[in-house]
Amino acid sequence: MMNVNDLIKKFEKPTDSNQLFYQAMEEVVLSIAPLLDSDDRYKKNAILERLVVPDRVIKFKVEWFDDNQNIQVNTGYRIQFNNALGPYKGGLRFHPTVNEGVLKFLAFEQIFKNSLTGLPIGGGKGGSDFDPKGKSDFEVMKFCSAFMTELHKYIGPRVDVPAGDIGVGAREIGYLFGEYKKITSKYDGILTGKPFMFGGSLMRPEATGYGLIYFTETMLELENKEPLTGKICTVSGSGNVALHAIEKLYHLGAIPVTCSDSKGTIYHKEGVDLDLLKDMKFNRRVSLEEYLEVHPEATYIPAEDYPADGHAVWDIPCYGAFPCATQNELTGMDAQNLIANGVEVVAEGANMPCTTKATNDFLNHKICFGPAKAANAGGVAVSEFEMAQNASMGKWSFEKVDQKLKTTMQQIAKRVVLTAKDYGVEGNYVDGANIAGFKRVADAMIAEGI
Ligand code: NDP
Ligand code: 2IT
Repeated sequence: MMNVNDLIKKFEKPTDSNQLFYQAMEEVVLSIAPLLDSDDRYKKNAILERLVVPDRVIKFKVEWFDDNQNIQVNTGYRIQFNNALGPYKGGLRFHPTVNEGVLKFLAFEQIFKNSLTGLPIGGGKGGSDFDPKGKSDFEVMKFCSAFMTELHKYIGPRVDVPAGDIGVGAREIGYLFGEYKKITSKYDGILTGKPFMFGGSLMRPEATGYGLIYFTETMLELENKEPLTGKICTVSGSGNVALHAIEKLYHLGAIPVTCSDSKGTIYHKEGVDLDLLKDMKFNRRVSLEEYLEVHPEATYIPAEDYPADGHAVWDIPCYGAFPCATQNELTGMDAQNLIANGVEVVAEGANMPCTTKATNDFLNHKICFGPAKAANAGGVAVSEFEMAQNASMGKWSFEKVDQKLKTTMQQIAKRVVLTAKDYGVEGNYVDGANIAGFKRVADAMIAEGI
């Protein structure tokens, strides 16, 4: 049976596109060493070797007409990684950087995140290298229809249920759902994050950002640290996760002073203008630079004006830092800046936004650190609530979903803390999340046989 180091060696030469998967896999494998040492069932059943290989990788061609009647060709993917705990579940990402390696890392992370929620959902992820930026509404619709022409063969309410991620929000989910219905004539809950009027759950748009802050509040309480109320916070990104994290920070009386997009960062000392940001990003889809037209007193820092291995958003003193844009967006240099400026808590809204170096720096400096697979699990948890509502043809109130989300995030934080303690890594939320997430999936795999 392979040991941890042999397994890592097996993947020693990660190719460019596999680099992210390797990073995610190495972290999990190193974290779970104490669990493997304490219970030989996992080695006997070759759980690790089996868990690092997806059940299936679906790759397909997507052809569509743009507004000039030119034919465009993209690649679509769905990675069904592991369904030991329930139907494959995870988002779709539409971004030019999407390739099989990116989705493999995201689907792998999703297995453990979904396990941590305690809900019956397996792990998957999909998407395309299609770039929705600068496309007309009609082009986005044409692309989504073409994408679903192929994807519909592989999904189902008890098979695989995709949702949103970068570049995929309610608009895209609506078009995808419409096409599925047209092809199959079925009004099935095959996607989550649907608009409320046709089966979406209340609070799904808010869920990841709100859940991130609920998780952070619980983590601070468990670590006997001061709550976020009245504290300066920095947030990166300005999409679904970032703006709803900012909203919840305001609800708690915190002061979120930043947000960012791929082109630059806004720093607004008095607190960012959330209504303006929502209009700019959710309705008009414009660059953050325009923020200065309404708030000339704020500062805009173009991405290219900052050293290449760091980011302006992490160079601003804060109590709490919340990376909510994309993977590896917070580097070792950024971590050093945050630590030097006195950060007390970092929680990941995006998937794997901190590099391995940054994560280790936070852990070594005893910064309260909430890893993505625990901290951002609120989105997929409410997706599962949407599946439950669809299955029973029911609708839950905003208050009910919010309460269940809050309880889920509190339970995840407590489970992570207890697990870390049980396996001798007290206070380490990275190891605690990896061990707790892994254990539930592994036990199910053993019980289900091969
Ligand atoms: P959105 O598409 O709504 O927003 C993405 C934000 O991140 C935008 O501000 C975007 O800027 C920025 N961004 C994306 N790629 C890059 C890049 N390469 N460099 C710099 N900035 C970038 O996506 P979400 O808010 O849904 O997702 C954000 C993160 O949260 C992702 O890591 C996603 O996997 C994760 N996540 C999302 C969940 C959800 O429910 N939506 C659930 C759990 C995690 P620009 O517009 O300029 O590209
Ligand atoms: O990364 C994630 O958890 C998501 N993009 C949400 C997945 C989902 O199925 O709601």
